[in-house]
Amino acid sequence: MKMSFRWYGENDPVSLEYISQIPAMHSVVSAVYTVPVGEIWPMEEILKIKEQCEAHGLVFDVVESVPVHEDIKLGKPSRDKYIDVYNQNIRNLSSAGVKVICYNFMPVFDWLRSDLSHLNADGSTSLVYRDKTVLAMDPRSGDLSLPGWDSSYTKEGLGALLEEYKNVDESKLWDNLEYFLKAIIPVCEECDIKMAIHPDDPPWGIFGLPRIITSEKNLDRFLKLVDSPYNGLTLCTGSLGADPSNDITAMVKKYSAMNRIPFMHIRNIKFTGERDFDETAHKTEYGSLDIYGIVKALYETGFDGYIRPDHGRMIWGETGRPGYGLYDRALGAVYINGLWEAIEKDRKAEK
Ligand code: DNO
Repeated sequence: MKMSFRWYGENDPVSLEYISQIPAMHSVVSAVYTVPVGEIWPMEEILKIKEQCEAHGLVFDVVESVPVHEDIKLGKPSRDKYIDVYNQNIRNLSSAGVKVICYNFMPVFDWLRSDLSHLNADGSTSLVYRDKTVLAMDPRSGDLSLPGWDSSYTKEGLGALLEEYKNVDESKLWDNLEYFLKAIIPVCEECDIKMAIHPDDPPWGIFGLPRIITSEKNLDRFLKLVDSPYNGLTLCTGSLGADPSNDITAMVKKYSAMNRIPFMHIRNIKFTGERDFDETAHKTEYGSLDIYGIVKALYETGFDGYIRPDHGRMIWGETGRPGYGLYDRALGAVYINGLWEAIEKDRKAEK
């Protein structure tokens, strides 16, 4: 297992120096943020991140994300051009030593929350999701809490895009995903880069847009589209876990044993109602997911991929990018490392 931490580049208030001070930190998860979706990432930008990380004793070997152009998700004729660019980005990243690329296939919006700084009783703040609040919003209004959505769409552009998706139902989206994978996985095999699809967050369709990376049944289907270890998952416990019918511990055990999880996002959430949840501290007792069970499942299946502590609360007065402060994520990393050591020592003592 290699512990990793997301870094948003030079504008991230969390510096690489601070990241390097987190005990047992190995890898940096980052991306080139200056290039619009669908364009080639310049080699010098990629190498700059690599050198910045190395200067702090860290390795830049995971990218999150290389975004997929909407034309690929929509299956438009122009997709081939964007797929060529995607393949060039895979080659460039591989030549800089990147081993895993995280991406998602969610139409238009990335992850969604109803509130990015919900005040908890102890004075910390968390990201929370209330389905009714989100559905009451007009996606065209710009009121949505879209922490992950870095888009240059105008209101009109967004309206037109939503209109185009009226022709894309789940089954079309599956076809378009298959087309994309069949074109990129051979390049990944050549370059030794593992693709790791991020599940949809939340894992259900929203605003009439289809979402398909949502459940065990659909993950099984996804892995069969191209049955290669290079076609893998970012198993995000909090995203899939938002649907209580997903048994996260069992899913981790199953897909890790199949060697199809290059990248784990570990965080806890607490259900507060149907399709409502709060993001909590990582420790099992605070949420609805069994973080101990998840780490144990990884250990027992010989997991040797990357783990990153996913979102944290904002604590100790920290301000910055919601979910991506230093303190609570660092506590998450240390907690996961503690679980890992305890499980490992137990198992070795039993032998
Ligand atoms: C949220 C993140 C997502 C993720 C993308 C992957 O914190 O996990 O925004 O980076 O969905 O493409």
